[in-house]
Amino acid sequence: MALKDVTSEPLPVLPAREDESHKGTYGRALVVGGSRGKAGAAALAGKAALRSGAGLVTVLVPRAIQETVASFEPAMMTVGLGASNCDELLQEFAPEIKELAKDKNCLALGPGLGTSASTFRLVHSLYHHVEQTMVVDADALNAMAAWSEGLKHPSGSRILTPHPGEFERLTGEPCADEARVRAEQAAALCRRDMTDQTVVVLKGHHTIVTDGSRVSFNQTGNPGMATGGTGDVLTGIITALVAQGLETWEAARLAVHVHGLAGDLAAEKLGQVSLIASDLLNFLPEVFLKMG
Ligand code: NPW
Ligand code: AMP
Ligand code: MG
Repeated sequence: MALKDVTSEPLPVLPAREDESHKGTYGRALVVGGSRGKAGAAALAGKAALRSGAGLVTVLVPRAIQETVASFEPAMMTVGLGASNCDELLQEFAPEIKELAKDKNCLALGPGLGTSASTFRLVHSLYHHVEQTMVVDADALNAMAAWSEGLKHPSGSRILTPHPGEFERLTGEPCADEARVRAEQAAALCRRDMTDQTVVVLKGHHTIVTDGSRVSFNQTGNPGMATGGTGDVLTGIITALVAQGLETWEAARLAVHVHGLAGDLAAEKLGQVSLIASDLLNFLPEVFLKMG
């Protein structure tokens, strides 16, 4: 099937906020991630989700880093699992996480999660048993790379957000240099789970968004964004847009645009050299203001 290039088609928009609305109207997001040394990844995703309009954001992390994550942002709720010295989210926590996922509109899985075997089994369990739409990033993608049976039959819609290194781990093939070929590779990854409802966001300069039949090449962003944590911010933005009711394809396409534009505004004010991931959070309000 030929991929339809829709790059020049209008971007989706977030519905206007109604007077008669409340925080529940704008969705509940759950970020699952973090480990000792990578508390920031989970916090960046959570704060990005708040700055992108999600009504309620909870960040679920190992107990050992809960206070650290909570201290980054008072508007963000946190849940800590495990003993106070437990610094990874392990397979044994799957039932609690599934319970917490029940009333959420979207989950993000992976930022800073860690790479132990037990964490990998946790990802397997959540990917196959959580029905909510899930943004799968970072160490959750690394976990999936180890599955012998492949990515078949997730229990809900999935948005996979690999950078080229993660893409290669996941598929076993390096990303092609040529954009069109790269888009075909990303589309092939979409189709691997046999559901017709997976979206792939293959990150880089001109990030590719595809649902297996359509492709869009993002036109915002700059090399100042080549710095740790910017991908974690993108995960939070996508999660928030899904939580607010956008379809997965629309949410992914709008989020990569918003994320890149925040990077462009940040680079204009601060320069590409000094730009860091948390700057993107500070420029998100300007992006959403500009978009009306
Ligand atoms: P090389 O050798 O550099 O050329 P990893 P990660 C390769 C968390 N973080 N873009 C690259 O090749 C994340 O959420 C926490 C990027 C290298 O071999 C994850 O959970 C932070 N990489 C975890 O850390 C801030 C490319 O891929 C490998 C590439 C690990 O995530 C940082 C790097 O990828 C981070 O977000 C490309 N275009 N092309 C925090 N503050 O808490 C090739 N590669 O090993 O998955 O490492 O992305 O840092
Ligand atoms: P990650 O590697 O997961 O932290 O994601 C990095 C983020 O920064 C992705 O959204 C990339 O698209 C973006 N990014 C990195 N390098 C560039 C670049 N040279 N031009 C535009 N965006 C970039
Ligand atoms: Mg990343």
